[in-house]
Amino acid sequence: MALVSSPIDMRGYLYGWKSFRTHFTFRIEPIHPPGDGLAFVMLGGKEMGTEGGNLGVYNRSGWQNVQTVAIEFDTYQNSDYEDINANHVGIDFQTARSNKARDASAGNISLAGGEVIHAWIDYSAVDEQLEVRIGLDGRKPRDPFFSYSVALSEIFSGPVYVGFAGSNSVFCKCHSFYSILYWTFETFWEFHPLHFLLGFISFVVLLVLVKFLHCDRSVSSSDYQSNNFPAETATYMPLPDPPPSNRTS
Ligand SMILES: [Ca+2]
Repeated sequence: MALVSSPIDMRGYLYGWKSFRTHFTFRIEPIHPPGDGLAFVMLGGKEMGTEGGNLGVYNRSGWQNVQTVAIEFDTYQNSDYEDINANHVGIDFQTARSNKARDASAGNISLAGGEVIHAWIDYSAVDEQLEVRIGLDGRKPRDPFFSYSVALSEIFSGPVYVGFAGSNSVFCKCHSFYSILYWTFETFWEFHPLHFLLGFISFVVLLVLVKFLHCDRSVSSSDYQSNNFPAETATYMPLPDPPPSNRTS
């Protein structure tokens, strides 16, 4: 197993988790018959796995003690783990028994064929959708090889180690050499409609607040004027009495 040296903080802004995309190329060179395969892993802690069908990810009971998501490229059929065949791609959650798997032959790929294989894994935190694509020529297929609905924010409670694991069996001469030739891993923010709703509410609240403060200042200003300039501008000047009349009756 080879993991990044420091775990990655995947907490999102307001909304659970960050989205991520990863692209890597790998090659499985078998010494006939091939070994068990390799996996891209996301782990809640650094805990190594064991050999054989456990792919270097799981213990001998097929279990991982830390929170785990693994995309496995499995080249050995383990009936005890209900593997569909010896050439499949699957997604596991903390156990070697895949929640979903698909025959790689459906993509015209032999995982242990010695060719360089491209894999793309995309996760949308907004859609809570994980997509896996594989190919041989480096052009990312438009349609995923398979997809899986999952809220990773509910699986992982903290930072995540990402990396790769692979294994061979100790019970047979099944052996492969595994190479990771290229790898990128990128996290990014994705905006959810909830963000826009919160933004709109914040804007309305701000408008109301500004309006309230403006009205309050207007009232204070008029009060100030009426209190400080009371009668000076309206001095009462009684008219003088008219002169006494000289009329004689
Ligand atoms: Ca297997």
